[in-house]
Amino acid sequence: MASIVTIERHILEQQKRYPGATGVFTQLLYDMALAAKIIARETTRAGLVGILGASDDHNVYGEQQQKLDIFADETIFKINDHTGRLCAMASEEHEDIIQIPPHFDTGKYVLLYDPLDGSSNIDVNVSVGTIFAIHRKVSTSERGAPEDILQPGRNLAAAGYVIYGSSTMMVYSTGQGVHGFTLDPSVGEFLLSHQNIRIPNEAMYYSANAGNEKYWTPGVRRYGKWLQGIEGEGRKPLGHRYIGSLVSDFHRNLLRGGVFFYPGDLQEAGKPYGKMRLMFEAQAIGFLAEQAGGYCSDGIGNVLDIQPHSLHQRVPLIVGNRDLVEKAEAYIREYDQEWVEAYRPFREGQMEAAGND
Ligand code: AHM
Ligand code: MG
Repeated sequence: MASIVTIERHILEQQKRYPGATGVFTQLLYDMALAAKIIARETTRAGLVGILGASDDHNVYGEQQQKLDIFADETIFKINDHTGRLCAMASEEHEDIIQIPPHFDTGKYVLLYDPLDGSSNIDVNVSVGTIFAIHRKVSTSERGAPEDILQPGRNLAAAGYVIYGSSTMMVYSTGQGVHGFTLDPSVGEFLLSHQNIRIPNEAMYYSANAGNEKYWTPGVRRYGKWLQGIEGEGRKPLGHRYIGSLVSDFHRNLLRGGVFFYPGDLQEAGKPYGKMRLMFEAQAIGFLAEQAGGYCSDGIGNVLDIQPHSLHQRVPLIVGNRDLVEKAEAYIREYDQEWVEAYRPFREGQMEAAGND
């Protein structure tokens, strides 16, 4: 029988590699695993307990929020608010930084999370996910300052996601490779199932919302055709698979090889930045991709090198096998100068999205 490695044991063993580590960080990751188990309990029972349906609340993007979003958001907050490990949190579901309640101690990390990504998929029983990222506090402010949150992805101490799919899996990295754990619901433990995940060199899939092709810029359209083996040197076509749930799409491509892209476009004046959120989605996904030997770009350069300017900043996202992502950058450089010029001020913070759109 192969040895059974729980997520706790794995995190502890990784921690031993850091002399002087206090264990705070280990506990923080373990708390995320606990939150994941509680959220998984609800997502798997969602159809049974009548928890489905849109609530009256709207999140800061004006999209309709599902009840499970709120549940997931509160679960992650409640598990982390009193531990003394965090100085602040930020969630895709909240407009501002979430303060640690004044009666609790604070700590030296910040947690950013998208509690239930892809939530429009919930009521049709399609996989959704939680995405999280952990930065080290850099300010001297006890309860966190904007600079603690608005750090480039390059500085991440850890990131990961949970996928609530046919099984529940937690995948994380602390900068020492990417490791995946599958929840055994009968014992309530995440067990190591995918050690040191590397994106296969041979890619199988490309993933994009093809319904948007009409709005894609010329370079991105050519890139799509290149992935299909139509444009350029006539590569072997990749299969097309798209779930519309970032965690699931990324996870599949991580294990099978491929590229996911959600580009920016010029469809609407003043909104060239695409859909994904830098702080809650792109940074974590980019960190994991790089740790697995892949690459994540916004079409101009590495997403991890973007200096964030606002909590809900959006970025185009192209992620997967490095050669496939670099090819997208090359097409964009060659054919999409107009778009690059429209997007760059948003990337660099001279312009910000109007409102929270
Ligand atoms: P959400 O954060 O509102 O759930 O939206 C993010 C989701 C991603 O999971 C997914 O990749 C994308 O939206 C799909 O968008 P679209 O439906 O436009 O293809
Ligand atoms: Mg999301």
